[in-house]
Amino acid sequence: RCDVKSFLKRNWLLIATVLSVVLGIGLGVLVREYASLSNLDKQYFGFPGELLMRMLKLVILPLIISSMITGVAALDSEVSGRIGLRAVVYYFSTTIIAVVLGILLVTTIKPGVSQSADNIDREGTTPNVTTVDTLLDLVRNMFPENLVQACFQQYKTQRKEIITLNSLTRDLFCSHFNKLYAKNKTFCFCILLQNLTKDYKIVGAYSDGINVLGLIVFCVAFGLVIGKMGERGRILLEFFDALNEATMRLVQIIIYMPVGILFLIAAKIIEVEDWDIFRKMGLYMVTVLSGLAIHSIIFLPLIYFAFVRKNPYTFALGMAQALVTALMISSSSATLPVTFRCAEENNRIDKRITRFVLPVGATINMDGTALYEAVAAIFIAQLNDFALDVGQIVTISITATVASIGAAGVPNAGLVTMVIVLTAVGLPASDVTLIVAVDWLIDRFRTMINVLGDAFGAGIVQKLSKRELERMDLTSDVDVANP
Ligand code: DAS
Repeated sequence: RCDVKSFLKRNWLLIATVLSVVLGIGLGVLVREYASLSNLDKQYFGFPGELLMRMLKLVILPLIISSMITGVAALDSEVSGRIGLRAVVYYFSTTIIAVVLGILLVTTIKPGVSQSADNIDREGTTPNVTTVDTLLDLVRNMFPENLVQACFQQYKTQRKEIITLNSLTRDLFCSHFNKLYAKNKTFCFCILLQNLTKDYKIVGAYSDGINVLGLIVFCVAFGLVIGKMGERGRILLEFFDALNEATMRLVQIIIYMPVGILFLIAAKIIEVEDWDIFRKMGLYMVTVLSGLAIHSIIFLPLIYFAFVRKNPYTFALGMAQALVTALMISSSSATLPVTFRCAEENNRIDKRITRFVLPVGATINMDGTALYEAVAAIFIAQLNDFALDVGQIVTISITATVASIGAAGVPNAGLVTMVIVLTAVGLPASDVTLIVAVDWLIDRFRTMINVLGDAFGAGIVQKLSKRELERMDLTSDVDVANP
């Protein structure tokens, strides 16, 4: 009896969150069937869910800054270098495994071949895509120096042409996009960004991506500097440690999560217009989701067990709250506060590891996204009866890996970086619209796998860094990272 009580006490939030998902789906179906909400009503209806997203996003910056700086400063540069290297090797190897798995599945199942023409009718001619000589040209072409300014500039002048996702019809967008693409890559890339998001959360993907990556580099450098400043550095270190502790206490806001998720999922159920697209895109979704399932249920646990020699599924269970959060909000960055709590409190990972590894992982380690981009690119090639040779498949592997590193941990980021992968092999970037309609669902699952991969990475890096941590425990007088 007391076991059940203690179990409920420990897991009430997870149980309430899972219940809110079920209730949210039910509420969404009921409102969709029996209430006719205007667009404005739908926005208000989804507001409690938007509130949760904004609460979590508010915590991201102080959390990344304080955890990275204290994480790096608490280790000496040699140790942090070794830990960083282990983390990066883990990130790359699991991302490559995910990409290879995705390519094997999509070339075996061939979802794009079996979709008959009437299923995915292809109005609008695809543009004569100019191939680029090197990936660098591609990146230079697709990333004008001032993307955000260019987008806001276009937004002001092109307001009438902005097609929001709600009213987006694929053929209209395709012909619209093809015209633009022929005219000016930079311009069309901005329009693509604008059309794929209602409120620039996608553009945020890049500014977040650049900002978060830039911020992490700054925090590592700053942490290394104050780690060498002796007594004066310690004062700063204790400030950032207190900031981290205060921020982690602020994460108590996640007790609001069940309410937020209830409305987040209900609003999404109400918003989706075309459910038939799931039948049409069924095989494509099965390919992506089975790849994500194999990677998360077999490969990642195997790698974790190989290094840590503990039950990987118990570890994954400890991360359940973070995984459900990622599944619901489609953002690794916004899930980061919950990932920290689960890794430190449930899986007892040392703070000197989580503070250093989790923020970097949430930004550059995206196994789910990499697998998805490889599958989606080859799916689109199949739809275009485009026979990819080995060189192009290798190019897709490399660009899917690079694009997943470049994608920030925000909703739909992987969809936008898809353009890099498609253009690298000469596929029509406009075909990204074929997969937009189902991306809101697939994004949730690939975000969940991204977070799971980060968590396993922290567990493995901790195991590999055991000796260094023990040595530091013996020598350090004030243990800043684990008060
Ligand atoms: N939603 C992204 C994330 O937060 C993943 C993606 O868009 O591919 O990890």
